[in-house]
Amino acid sequence: MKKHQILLASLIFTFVLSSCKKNNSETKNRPNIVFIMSDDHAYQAISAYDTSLINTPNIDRIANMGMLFTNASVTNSICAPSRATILTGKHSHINGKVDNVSPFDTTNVTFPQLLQKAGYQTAMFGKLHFGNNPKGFDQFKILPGQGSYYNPDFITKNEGEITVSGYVTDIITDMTINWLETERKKEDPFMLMYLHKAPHRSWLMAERHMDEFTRREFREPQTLFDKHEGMLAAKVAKMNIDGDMGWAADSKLYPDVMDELGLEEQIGYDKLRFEMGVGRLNEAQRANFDKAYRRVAEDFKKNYPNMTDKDLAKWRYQRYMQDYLGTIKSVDENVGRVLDYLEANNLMDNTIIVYTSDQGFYLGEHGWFDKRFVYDESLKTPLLVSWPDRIKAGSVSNELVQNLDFAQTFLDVADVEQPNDMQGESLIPVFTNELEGWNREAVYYHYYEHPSEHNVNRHYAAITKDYKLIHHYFDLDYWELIDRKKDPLEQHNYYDDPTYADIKKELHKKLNGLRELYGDNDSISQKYIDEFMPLAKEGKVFGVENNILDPIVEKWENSKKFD
Ligand code: SGN
Ligand code: CA
Repeated sequence: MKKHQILLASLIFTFVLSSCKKNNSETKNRPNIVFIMSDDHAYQAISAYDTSLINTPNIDRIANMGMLFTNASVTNSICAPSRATILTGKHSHINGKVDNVSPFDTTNVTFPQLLQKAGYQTAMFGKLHFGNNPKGFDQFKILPGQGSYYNPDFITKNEGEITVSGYVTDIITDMTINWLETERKKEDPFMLMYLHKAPHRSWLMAERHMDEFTRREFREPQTLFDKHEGMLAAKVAKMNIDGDMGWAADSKLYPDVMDELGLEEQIGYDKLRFEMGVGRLNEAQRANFDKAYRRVAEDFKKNYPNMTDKDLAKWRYQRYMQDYLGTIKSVDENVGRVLDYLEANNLMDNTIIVYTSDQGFYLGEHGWFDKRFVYDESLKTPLLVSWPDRIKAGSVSNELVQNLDFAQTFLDVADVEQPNDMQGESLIPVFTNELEGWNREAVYYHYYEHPSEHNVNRHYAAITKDYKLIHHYFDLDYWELIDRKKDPLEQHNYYDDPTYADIKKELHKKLNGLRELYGDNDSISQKYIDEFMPLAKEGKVFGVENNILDPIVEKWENSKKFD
């Protein structure tokens, strides 16, 4: 080799080496992503939002280090559809996962797949609820379906199906910390999805919290005895604490106590549900359960003869809150364990940590439990984000952000190209308060799962900071206009009020604009109805009663004839 050739070769070699090095160090600096999500966690039950129900010091740490969102919402307030929107960055009608009934279409491109391809280590622990396994993960251990609170089964990437003894929230956290400590390669960035089952129904808290929480008393919401005047869909919904909540798996009254009170038949007590609820507890766990819940049942037995109907409704609200919030106590403790781990391992500054829920939940507002409706407590979802390198500690954002935005946000964080058919927006400008290009004035919502458990009519809506315009369709068919400022408890429909004529016009324009932007329309809605109804008819939709199902099936079959 001639001298100048040697020089050239060594120059090229040095260049290649230095660019490799650069890539390597860039890879090293890419932020980690820790996505923490619980299932059905109402923002009213996080003390960063509301201190009146429970103290959640660990979840609050995320907002103290970063940003609290007061207007975060979901596009479709139900479990698996929310998760599909999070992973795909697309509305339900585009990714196809419109309800909990049909399985997720795994030909969808998800952000974890893109991050994995870009060199991120990826792992998922906890609840997914898709009916199939997640793609794009180096490691996963997920609960089958809804999963169990005690001694749960897991579907795992490498070990097949396993059963783990203990309490689900603790176990999911052990798996998460174990992965961080022993499986994660310390030199590469990672994206971790840490997904709790709690506080999903039927609520079973950890043994260590049972004594304390079954003795607590909680404040009542203002609308606990809502009559739903003028709100037709709300009126027929079956999610009333007083009426639709179960006495067995929910209130946890023992069969013998109900028998003694002569209540078993009178109120439709389901003995089997009680046994199913506690069925997975081992002897020691059951003994702890009995210590607390026997006391509750004996107290009830003593007081029942003097209780009015209203007392009974109030008692059921208290029982609901004790168990629901009890499960959240362990979520908070366990989130604390993960934050402590990240802190102790110097991972806080260059990690974006998100705490959210798959949707909000009614904690007695409108007299309800569950979600599904576009009214605030289930439309909105908690969102707390810390990223010390980019987000100012203790900040608050009132921007209209959605679960639709996560996929693009994480791709942006990792500096990976965002596919242009994703429908959200990166939230980095919101995090850094550089809002010049951020001009979202309204968000779009569409709920599908009907006829189904809780009897919530199909509806779509446009939501601005001041109003909601809602179209209920199939089976009820009518419009609602909510004035969020004047009527924050959402108990009035102003749609036919002439003083709202201009606002109504404006909102219709907004809604049409959103439907066009996201590509939704009536024929797509009809397609999803036509896919769903045969399943409902065959009894494949869980929890729907025949007196609700049959007339809707009939109507659907008749309406098809006129097509
Ligand atoms: C279960 C619950 C419902 C709940 C759905 C969907 N009933 O069926 O109350 O709405 O899950 O929840 S239960 O009696 O079985 O607890 S979701 O979070 O998966 O969408
Ligand atoms: Ca849920």
